[in-house]
Amino acid sequence: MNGEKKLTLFDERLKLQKPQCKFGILEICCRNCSMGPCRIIQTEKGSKKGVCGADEDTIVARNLLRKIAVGASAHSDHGRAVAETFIKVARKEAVGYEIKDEFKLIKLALELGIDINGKKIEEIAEKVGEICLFQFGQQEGQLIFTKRAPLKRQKIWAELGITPRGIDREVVEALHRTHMGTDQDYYNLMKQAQRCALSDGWGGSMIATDLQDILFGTPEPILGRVNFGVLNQDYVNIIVHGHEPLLSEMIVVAAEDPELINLAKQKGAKGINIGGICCTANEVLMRHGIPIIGNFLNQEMAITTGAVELMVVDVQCIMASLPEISSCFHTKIITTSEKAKIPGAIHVQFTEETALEKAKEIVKMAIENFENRKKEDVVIPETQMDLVGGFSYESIYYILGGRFRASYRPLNDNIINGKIRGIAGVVGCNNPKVAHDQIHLKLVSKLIENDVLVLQTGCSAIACAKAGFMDSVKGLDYAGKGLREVCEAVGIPPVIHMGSCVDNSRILMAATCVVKEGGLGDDISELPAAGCAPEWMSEKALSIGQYLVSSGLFIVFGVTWPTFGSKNLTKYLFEEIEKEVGGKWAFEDDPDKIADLMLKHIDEKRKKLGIDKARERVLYDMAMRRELE
Ligand code: NFS
Ligand code: SF4
Repeated sequence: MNGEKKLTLFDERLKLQKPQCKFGILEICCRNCSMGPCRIIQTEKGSKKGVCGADEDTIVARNLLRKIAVGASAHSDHGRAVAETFIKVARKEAVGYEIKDEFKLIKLALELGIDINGKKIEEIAEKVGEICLFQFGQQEGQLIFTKRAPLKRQKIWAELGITPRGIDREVVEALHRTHMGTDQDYYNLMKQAQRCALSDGWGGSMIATDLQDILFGTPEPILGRVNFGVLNQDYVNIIVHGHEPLLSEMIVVAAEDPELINLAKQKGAKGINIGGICCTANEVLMRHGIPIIGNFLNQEMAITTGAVELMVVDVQCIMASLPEISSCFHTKIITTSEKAKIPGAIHVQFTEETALEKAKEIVKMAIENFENRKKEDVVIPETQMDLVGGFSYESIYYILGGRFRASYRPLNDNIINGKIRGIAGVVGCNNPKVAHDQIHLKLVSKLIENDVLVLQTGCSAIACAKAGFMDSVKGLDYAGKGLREVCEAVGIPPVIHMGSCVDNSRILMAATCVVKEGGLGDDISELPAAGCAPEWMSEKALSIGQYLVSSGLFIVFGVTWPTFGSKNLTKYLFEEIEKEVGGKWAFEDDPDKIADLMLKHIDEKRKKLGIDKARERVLYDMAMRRELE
């Protein structure tokens, strides 16, 4: 390290921000027009209205809707990029990419009503890509993938008038409604928030997941490793960070190029080692078993190991601090998206037409940087952990039912008989306001100990992988007896890695599959299931949370909650919304209490389904058995 420069990492920068603005925390400030900025001052004499007359309900709801629109945009613009690439691949305009999962392509084509008779794979793919791309600009009707939801759910959306029409349309309308002097009714604003979020979950994100699976392969269980120990002292270390696998997939291909491997050897390295951070890590783990270095709050620390030749990033969740930190080391930071540049980074513009060529160029830059590594500065923590990743909702069919009678039946049966108490989705980010990963770990360990099968995505999945919950042997030690028995029988860990944050669409589909399998009600809202993002920070998390709530689920958020400045809106989201959509929000920051809230919800749903007694019997049997033993 260059001794002169003082490095600040996220925790020190957070300290320097304190005390953080209370108006901001409560979301009771508005900067939507230049009569402001306005604040609602909650003291006797303070101002209760903005200059235009907007009160705290309007201001807080508008702020929330804007955040949800941004989150939905991030996922959906990712989905659009995948659809555009997909079409170019079908037209053979994108070098290096190919259609990997023809079976899923055909299945999707049939679902979209495409006549596949006598058509070549490329022709079918082009049509599929075009229909998906059209979803973004569609003006009327309903997004095509919302038809995948249980019928009862579609009816609820239709009656409330929140069925999403076109993805871009919902985002634009969200922004329009939050313009000064437009929609000022918090309830009405939340309707648009729901429609906008649904256009993410059942639209942009689902398109991203499905088309990525067809292009790069639908994940199947795969072994991987996680934590800083996967960086290798003797190799050229390249980190892929960000979100869209369009880039990272090509870096993976380039790193296997014999010429480049030879070049690395000529430079004194044993080879090329790739590791991932954030959702890109999840994408390349799910499909290639590429090791994960860490999650969101590990990104700066990864550079400080001094062992990273190059970090290549695309979009979202990339800290602006990376170039400055890397300037104390030899690490090169490469941005690749026209949409995301960072001062101080080197920009290599990535396009589908030249993807492989650019990927090779980037890998070569890393190799050539190997000799600049200061060996005496390298500190690689040894910690690493094994994990099983790669669970798509399709692969769950096969794992549970076997190749020849693929089905969710065994899962439903084990929920009904009480060995599995329920299902939890634990997802989302890290937030430096709480101890890194700790809330995820405490929450998930309590859930699995209580026989709840945990489905995961995003940075939360990486947190739990680091702790060993996804190791199919070690993970079982944390599980309750009923859950353990089922996991052992099918050979899965009690915590299931379903991918990146856009892959929360896989959780929607898994929940839908459970409903359609039968025996657990007719809608997602009837399932003994709940979700949580205990360390969230991103606007994407709010969009995800809202589409899960609007799909019928109970969702708990930790760290902070963005509507406490409005009693009415908070009451609506925490209570009243449940009567309309069957799902609702809650806030709780203590992991023990979050687990209790989720378990209580799961047990209430079991009771309503009339399967609470079954579980009591299982527990009673176990207690009796233990006594006999
Ligand atoms: Ni999700 Fe992925 Fe992580 Fe949060 Fe960011 S990487 S899209 S937003 S921080 S889980
Ligand atoms: Fe103030 Fe209203 Fe303008 Fe917001 S829209 S800044 S509350 S005047």
